[in-house]
Amino acid sequence: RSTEELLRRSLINTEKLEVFYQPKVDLATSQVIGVEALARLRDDSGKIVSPIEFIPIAEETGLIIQLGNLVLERACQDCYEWNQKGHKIPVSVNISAVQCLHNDLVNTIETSMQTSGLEPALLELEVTETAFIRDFEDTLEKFHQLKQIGISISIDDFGKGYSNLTYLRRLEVDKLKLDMSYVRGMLENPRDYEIVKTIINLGQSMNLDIIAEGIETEFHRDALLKLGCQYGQGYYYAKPLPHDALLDYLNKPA
Ligand code: G
Ligand code: G
Ligand code: MN
Ligand code: NA
Repeated sequence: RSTEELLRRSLINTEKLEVFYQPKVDLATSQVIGVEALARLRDDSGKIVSPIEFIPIAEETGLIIQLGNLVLERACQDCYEWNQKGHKIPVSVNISAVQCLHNDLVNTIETSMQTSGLEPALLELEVTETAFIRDFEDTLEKFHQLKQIGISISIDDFGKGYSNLTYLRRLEVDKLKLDMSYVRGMLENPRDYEIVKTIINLGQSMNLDIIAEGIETEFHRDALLKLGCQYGQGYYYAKPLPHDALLDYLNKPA
């Protein structure tokens, strides 16, 4: 398959892999509070290939381990750079279940911290529930080790999968990322609205930050703010941006 080919080549010829960054903001002030690293591949014609296409293939083929390491290294270096430039904001990196369950996860992360010089407090991992479903005890132990290093952890796409409150009782996580399907539905569908409200209240009572994904309009922002949601990201604020465009965005006043 051509995507697999491209993926393999990008691991050798690493400039074909690009990491874009989407700002995360404080909804009340629009101030940037962090960025999410999102991988992109560039094909031979220069066109961007979406992770929706290559991440599943990377997972099936096991290439996600190398790809994930590259994204992690790049994100740590870039975050170190903008922190040096006065933008004191953390970077979040998506970690697929395959990576999360891999024996080397904690070592790999420690190595990236050392190589980049980035302080652990500036790295956040986004993990979906798939990892906990596959091996809860293993995830529990790894999260514990990562927390001890000082890294924060978010549950990505919260509410979309098999959200189970047992996970929240035991896993050491800091944030829930409210899945964008609820944000999209909350203004039209009363059930979605109630679920959003419930997740925000759950976060507040468990001392977990809630960050809403997929905010596309001021109406979504206003509704979320009214329910007490503090953070968000989405096209209303900014799309995922290449490194230089992100720096421009950070240099612009909120
Ligand atoms: O960036 P975009 O919205 O197109 O991402 C589509 C999907 O690909 C999202 O679910 C996102 O989490 C995932 N994704 C993007 N970059 C990475 C990455 O570096 N690692 C993993 N595991 N998933 C990623
Ligand atoms: O699964 P994860 O949350 O990591 O996915 C992030 C994906 O969502 C990325 O592919 C990103 O490009 C996309 N995304 C970010 N903001 C918006 C938005 O406001 N609307 C839509 N439709 N997609 C978004
Ligand atoms: Mn994510
Ligand atoms: Na994700």
